[in-house]
Amino acid sequence: MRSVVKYSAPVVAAAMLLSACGSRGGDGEGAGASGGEGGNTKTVKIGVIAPLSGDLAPLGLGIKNSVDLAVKKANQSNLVPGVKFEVVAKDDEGKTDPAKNAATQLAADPDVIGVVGTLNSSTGQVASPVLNTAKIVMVSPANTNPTLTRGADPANPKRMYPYYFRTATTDAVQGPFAARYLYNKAGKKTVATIHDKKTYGQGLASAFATEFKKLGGKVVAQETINPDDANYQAAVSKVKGANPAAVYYGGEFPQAGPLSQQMKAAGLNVPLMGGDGIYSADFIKLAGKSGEGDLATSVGAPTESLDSAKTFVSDYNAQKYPEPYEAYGAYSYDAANSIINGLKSVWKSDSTVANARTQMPGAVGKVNFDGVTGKVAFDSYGDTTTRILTVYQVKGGKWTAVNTEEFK
Ligand code: ABU
Repeated sequence: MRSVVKYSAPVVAAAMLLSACGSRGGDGEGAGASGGEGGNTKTVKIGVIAPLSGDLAPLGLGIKNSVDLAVKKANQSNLVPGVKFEVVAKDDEGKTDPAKNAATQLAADPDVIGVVGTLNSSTGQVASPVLNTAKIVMVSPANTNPTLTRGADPANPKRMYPYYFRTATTDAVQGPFAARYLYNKAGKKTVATIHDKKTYGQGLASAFATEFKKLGGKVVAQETINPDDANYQAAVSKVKGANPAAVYYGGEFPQAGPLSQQMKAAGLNVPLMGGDGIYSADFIKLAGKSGEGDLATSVGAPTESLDSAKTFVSDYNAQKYPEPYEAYGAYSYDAANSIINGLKSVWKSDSTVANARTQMPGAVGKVNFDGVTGKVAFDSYGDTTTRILTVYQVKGGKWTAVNTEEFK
């Protein structure tokens, strides 16, 4: 039975007045939620493109949650007067076709001002031109292949897309950083490389090998695997025959974990080292006991060790997201804040998303703030100005930081 409630005329009038105020002032987050000069509150969207399903989802969900947190904090503090931010997350499954579709969908949404993503360099390669054409800034917390910002020829760098930025340092730094650690600090003078033939894995293995040889080390075997396979015995047996002191793997944890396990089972008892793509708790789950002693580099200093990250960590935990922030959470939070701070510097009471979009490359290019990961700023290619990395080693079933340094 429908209940019918009758209201007196003064109550109806008061309700109408409140409703009218609500449509201007947004969701009641304070008087300042309306535009600086009394304008309406505009909902502005920040897109996320990341693997939210599939084997890379642990990293992608950490990215999505961290952007969600940055947006919640910006809305709570009314960081951009007149703007209420909203997150629109798209699942790219870590694959290029879904990433291109996700970018195309976000490009068609007139309220999207910027996108945080992607995780993979290969997906970044297909999403960045779509968003660039739509004049939407993209800030990746995780793409590390150097070509995304500087093109294919490192000797003649050329900025690829003015709307593309990243908070993660590149493999032009990460590869050599790993080589120096392995050769100088771990004392490994021979190595075999294996990669997964993807943009990130191939580029990283190559950057590593170039520096390792420059230091005087010997690359005794170079093999590849197919990331869709589960059995890597062919590569393992060739590498074993070359008798390396370590294996450097260019690729990601879903393959690196089983590869480590299969190496050790075949009697190739040397450490496997990889880049940020294997720095995940899921690598250890997949490798099992075989992963003990394996190594990974990742961008920046360990989040938990940074004073600048304390509030991020406690706020993230307070939100009770079901997934941890993982390797790129802090970088995603800073990426979202690059977009938010960029917009803050250009947004006026009469702004529209369409006209703000065109101002964003200049605005994001000039951001300079103390983020969770340290100073957040970009060079003329859209790369982060920070070159700090960490080497982690699996000790007692956990990734443990063993060396954090600025790469010079
Ligand atoms: N940077 C590690 C994993 C993502 C990528 O660059 O492909």
